[in-house]
Amino acid sequence: MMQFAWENYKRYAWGANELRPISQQGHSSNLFGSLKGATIVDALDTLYIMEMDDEFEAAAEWVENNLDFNMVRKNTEISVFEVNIRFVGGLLSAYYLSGKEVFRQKAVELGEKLLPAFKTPTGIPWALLNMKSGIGRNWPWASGGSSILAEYGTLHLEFMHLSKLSGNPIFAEKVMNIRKVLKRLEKPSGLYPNYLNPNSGHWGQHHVSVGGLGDSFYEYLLKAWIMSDKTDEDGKALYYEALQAIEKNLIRKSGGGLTYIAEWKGGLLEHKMGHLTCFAGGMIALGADGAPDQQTGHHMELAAEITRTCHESYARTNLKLGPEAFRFDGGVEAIATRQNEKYFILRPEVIETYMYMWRFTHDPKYRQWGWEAVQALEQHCRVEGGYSGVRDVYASSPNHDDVQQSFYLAETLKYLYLLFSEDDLLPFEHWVFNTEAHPLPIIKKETSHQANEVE
Ligand code: DMJ
Repeated sequence: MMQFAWENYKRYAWGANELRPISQQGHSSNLFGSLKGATIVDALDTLYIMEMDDEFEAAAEWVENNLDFNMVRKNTEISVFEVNIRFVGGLLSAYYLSGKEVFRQKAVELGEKLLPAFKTPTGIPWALLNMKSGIGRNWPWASGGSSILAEYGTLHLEFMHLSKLSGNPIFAEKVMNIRKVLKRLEKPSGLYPNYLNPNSGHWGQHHVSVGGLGDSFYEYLLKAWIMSDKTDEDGKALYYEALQAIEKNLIRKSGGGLTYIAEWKGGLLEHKMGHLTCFAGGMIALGADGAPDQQTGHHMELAAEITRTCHESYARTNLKLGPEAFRFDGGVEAIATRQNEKYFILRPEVIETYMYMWRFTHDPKYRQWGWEAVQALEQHCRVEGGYSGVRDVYASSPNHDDVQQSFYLAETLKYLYLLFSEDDLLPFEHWVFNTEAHPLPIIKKETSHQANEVE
C-alpha cells in the first residue's frame, strides 16, 4: 500500500504537497502557504521503517536540494500547527532514525522561522504566520480572534527537541510559557475551552472537545511527561486532571451500551463524536499505566470501550470506513446523520488506536479490525493513481474526493504497519509518536554515571 501511494505521488505530483489520484496531478491546501513537498517530508520516516531504502534516499535528496524556507513567497501564510507537526516533526524523526545532519539543520531552520508566531502579549502563538514578514494572525472564524487549543497546545514535543538539537533554549522557553499561561487560568468545570485570546489571555467561547480543536493538546500533556523520561511532573498532573474532568463531563454511554466522548458547549452536551476523537482510545491506553489511585485497569477498560465504539462507527457503514463524525441522538448510535459529516479522508485515528490497543493487550481482535480497514481501503479508496478519500461512507459505491492526504502516508499506513509488526519496532520504551505519527526519542534523564562522564 505504501509503495502504491508513494509511486503514484512520485509519478504525478513529485515536489507538490499532495497528490490528486484521480486527476493525477499535484495538490496543495492553503495550510502550507508556499511550502512544498509535504508528502515527502511526512513520509520520510515511514519509508525508513518500511526499509524502502531507495525511496528514502530519493526523498532525502529532494529535501537537501529543494526544501528551502527562504524561497517562501511574500503573501502566503502557513498554519503554524500543521507545519510544526508535519514538517518539523517529519524532519526530526528522519534525523533521529537516519542520523543525517541535513534533517537536523532543516528542522532547526524551520523552527526558527516559526518563532515570530509567538510575538503576542501573552506568548500564546498565532495560528497563521507569514514566514516572510513574520506577521501572524488568527483564523477569522475562531471566536473573536482566538488561538486554538489543539494548535498552540501541539508544539511542545517538537520544540523540546529543537532546543535539545540546536542547543538554543528559546524553543523550550516558548512552549513552557504556554504551559504557564494555561496553568494560571481558571478552567470551567476543570475543562479547557478550545479558544483562547492571545492578546487578553482570556478564554473565548466555552466549547470543549477531545476531537477537532482540542484533541492533540491532551495528547501532548501525556506525551510531554513520557518523552521527558517521566520527569515532567506538571505535564503528568495536568493530563490526569484533564482526563478526570473529561470523564465526568463529556464521556457518556448510549442506550445500546456504547461509550462515547461528547462535545461540550457552555455546559450543554452535543452527543457527537468525531473520527478525530477516536485517537483518545490509544491515548488513554498509553496513559493507563501511570494513572493515579490504582486507576490503571479502569483506564484500560475505558480505552477498550472507546475503541469498540470507533470500530462500530466503521462497521455500521456500507463502505466499512468511518464517517467524519457520528452521533448518539435522534434514535441513532455511532452513525452520521448530517450529509456534511459522512465523508472519510483517509484519517488515521481509529487505526492508531487499534495499534496502541494491540500493543498493550495483544487481543487479536485489534488486528482483525485493522485488517477490515485494510480491505475497505483497498476496495474503496484505491484508484488508478493512488488512494483517495470518499464523500459518503453510507453510499453503495464510493464517490472519491480526489485527495491523497499526506497523513495517509505519515500515519495511517505507518500505524497499520506497526499493528502487524513485532512490538520491538519503535518500542514505546524508547519512542513517543508526535500527533502526525512521527517518532521522537524519549529524552533520557542523566544517570549519575552519565553525569560523571560529562563532567
Ligand atoms: C493529522 O494531521 C494529525 O493526526 C492531527 O493531529 C489531526 N489531523 C490529522 C489526521 O486526521
